[in-house]
Amino acid sequence: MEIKTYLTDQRQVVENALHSFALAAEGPFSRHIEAMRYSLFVGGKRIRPILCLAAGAAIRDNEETRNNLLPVACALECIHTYSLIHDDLPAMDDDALRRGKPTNHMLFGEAGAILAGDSLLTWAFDLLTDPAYGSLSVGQRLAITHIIARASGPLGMVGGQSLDIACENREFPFETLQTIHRCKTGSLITCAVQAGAIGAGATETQTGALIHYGNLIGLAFQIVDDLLNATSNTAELGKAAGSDLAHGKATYPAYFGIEGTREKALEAIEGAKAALTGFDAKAEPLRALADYIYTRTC
Ligand code: GRG
Repeated sequence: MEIKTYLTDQRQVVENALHSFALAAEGPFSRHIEAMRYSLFVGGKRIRPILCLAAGAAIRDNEETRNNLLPVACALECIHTYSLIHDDLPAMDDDALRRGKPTNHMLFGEAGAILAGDSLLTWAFDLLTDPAYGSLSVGQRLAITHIIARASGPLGMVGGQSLDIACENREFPFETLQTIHRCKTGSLITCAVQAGAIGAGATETQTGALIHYGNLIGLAFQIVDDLLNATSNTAELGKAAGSDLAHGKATYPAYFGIEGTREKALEAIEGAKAALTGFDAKAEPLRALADYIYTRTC
């Protein structure tokens, strides 16, 4: 399948859905909502929502499934966007550029950026639990909300971020790096795939295979991120290249060198595709997305 066309189409689907759900920047909170909207619509690959929709389509490729998963997909993008806003803050990575544009705090100030992130996170759960959207059963909605909360919080993304910060400028075992990658980046990617499976009514076996796929592409995604940070440039990435070295972060290239790291990423991608062996042609986008994650340049 032609991944470029697929990604362009799917990005448009996600973009339209985000616009349809997003709060309008008006009324007494207009400046705050403007700050939320700025980062939500400033660009981005929309990989997590696309993975969620693709996982659902691998099980049931129909309009009802798509409509049920769109609020979930958008909620995932809101959580991802909040994490980037907070990650860029002076107290964290202190970055001025994200997606090729000024970071949120450069435009809305530190307090404004913290609050924009807070509201994107909270609003994601509003979207997930609003019965006005889609026709998921209460059980499906609860299961999806739970895995997303788990993946985003202290045992997932935020936990991984705090471990990452605690390990800056320190030597630590490779297992710790794996934990950081699995939690900081992998958990939200895996849960995007798992949420798609649950929303589409996957069997336990299908969900298990998709979680395995998600774990491996999540790992590959962060390995490739490490590689790009070490080998690409700021113009191509739209964010600061070389920042891992500057922040004294241990990364895959630090352990395995550039070529060794590429091999590790490829190994994870091959494993992810192997996890889809029992799936038919409806899983073709998931296979192509795995390849894309390995070959992406930003
Ligand atoms: C709660 C204070 C507080 C902070 C939270 C959790 C957190 C801050 C940050 C961790 C999130 C993080 C930056 C993970 C790294 C994951 C990663 C590789 C992000 C880039 O994702 P892409 O490439 O970005 O999908 P685009 O711009 O395409 O959306």
